[in-house]
Amino acid sequence: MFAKKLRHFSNPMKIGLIYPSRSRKRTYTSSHPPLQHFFDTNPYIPSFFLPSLSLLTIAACTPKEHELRLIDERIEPIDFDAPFDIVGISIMTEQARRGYEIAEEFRKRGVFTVIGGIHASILANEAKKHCDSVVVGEGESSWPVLLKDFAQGAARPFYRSPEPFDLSLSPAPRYDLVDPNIYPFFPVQTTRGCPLDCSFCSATKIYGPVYRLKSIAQVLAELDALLKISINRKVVFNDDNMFLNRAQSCELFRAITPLRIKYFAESDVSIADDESLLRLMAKSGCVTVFVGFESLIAENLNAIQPKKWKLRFLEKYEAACAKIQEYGIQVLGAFILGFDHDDSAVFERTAEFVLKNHIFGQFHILTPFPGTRTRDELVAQGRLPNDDDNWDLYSCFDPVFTPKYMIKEDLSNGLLHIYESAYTKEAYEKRSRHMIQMFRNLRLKSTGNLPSF
Ligand code: B12
Ligand code: SF4
Repeated sequence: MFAKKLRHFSNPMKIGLIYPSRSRKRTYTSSHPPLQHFFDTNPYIPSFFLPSLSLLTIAACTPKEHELRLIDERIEPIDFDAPFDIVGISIMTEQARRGYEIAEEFRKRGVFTVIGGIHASILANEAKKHCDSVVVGEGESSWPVLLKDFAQGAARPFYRSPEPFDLSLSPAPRYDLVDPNIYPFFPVQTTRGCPLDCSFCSATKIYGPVYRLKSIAQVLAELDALLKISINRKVVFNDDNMFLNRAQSCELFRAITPLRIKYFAESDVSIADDESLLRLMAKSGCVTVFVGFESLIAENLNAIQPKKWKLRFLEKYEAACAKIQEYGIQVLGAFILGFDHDDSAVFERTAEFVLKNHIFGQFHILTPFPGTRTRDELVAQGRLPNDDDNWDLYSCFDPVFTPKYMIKEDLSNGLLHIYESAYTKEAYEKRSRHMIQMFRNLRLKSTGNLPSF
């Protein structure tokens, strides 16, 4: 207690910002040993090892006079005896149990502990049991208030922004705090919010349905800060759905073209209908686009959105992959397995789609994250206990509930089967040859009479 009191008044304060990890591995995590082994050893799976943009953003909202340290547990062990006054911990659901453990360790030593992030925002009372303060929702405005309150010995148990944060006030993330030799990619976020309302998505529970955008000048300033330290100019745009405002997207791509970055972006499939957008994306350095296909089964798509928006595109999925690739942009399709209309044939069907269309795939098991309609429905149907909190299993690579037409083991084995089929040496080489052909065609177009690229 004595130590805690002393630290209340240390000025400047020593602040640790921590990204928890269940294991010190840079790959995905599954409790199914064969799948984990596959993730750890397969050289062909694309992986995105990024510093936490949540914490880089919180760091940027910390008044400059304080001493800050960013700790990414995936790459370094935590020194629980470090002389911090405050530690801030960011948690997604998968990280919750470990995040709570870390908070408790620091609390035992008299350090003031704060938890934020999507899981803590949705289950704030649960998080509060393990720490001193919980920051609910976007932290840009609450964090500086919390620090002030703490310095005066008057920190509150919960902080929450009264309304969605005005993104035009968001400071450039503190990229300077991370070692560019460790991270191959750097994250930038240009928008928040999504109106599409998928039943399994928890992102909108924190950001809301209204699409908010940073200005072009802001994004350029962030890229400028990032490029001061990035070695290979590789950027991941961490937006859930980057292209919902096409006019702004086009303007942004024109503005970033001279920067010569290589980037990865996330979108829904509708971008394939907009060739002028695809052209600008390719010219501005987009190498891969992550597309939320979700499922190849109409009944599943029918069930996930009240407005059936994704269902309308199902018939165009194959043509969409081809169209995006035509512009030299690779597709990484996101698929979810374990919906109510999936049976054990779904794994082969999904693997075939990915191989046939020369795309990469990210395959997740349907996971009932807190706050989602998926979770509410499963609880109402008696298929998931309301208080299920085995958060280590919420990795998207572990079954949490039993799907209608399979047993849990089918899901784990089926997922392994898809990964093993999609990420062989042969599949890798076939994909590469296909993309080389796409680039050749592009060059032909730009030199011949075909519409120019
Ligand atoms: C980019 C991204 C990734 C990237 C990078 C993650 C990273 N290292 O930063 C990659 C591809 C690696 C990834 C992986 C995963 N992801 Co992800 N990811 C995202 C995405 C699209 C953006 C996250 C982001 O950078 N946001 C920008 C920052 C600035 O915003 P923020 O995180 O919301 O932080 C704000 C507040 O939450 C708060 N805050 C956050 N932390 C803290 C801490 C403190 C102390 C304070 C005060 C405040 C605070 O303040 C911040 C500023 O306002 C989100 C969707 C989303 N909209 O959040 C999904 C999302 C977070 N991911 C999700 C999932 C499920 C996963 C995986 C489990 C999936 C998987 N198996 O592949 C893994 C888990 C990886 C892990 N444990 O590290 C889910 C999480 C659901 C949940 N309830 O947990 C989301 C919400 C997607 C969704 N639609 O459901 N992800
Ligand atoms: S499109 Fe993506 S961000 Fe939007 S609601 Fe669906 S899963 Fe969430």
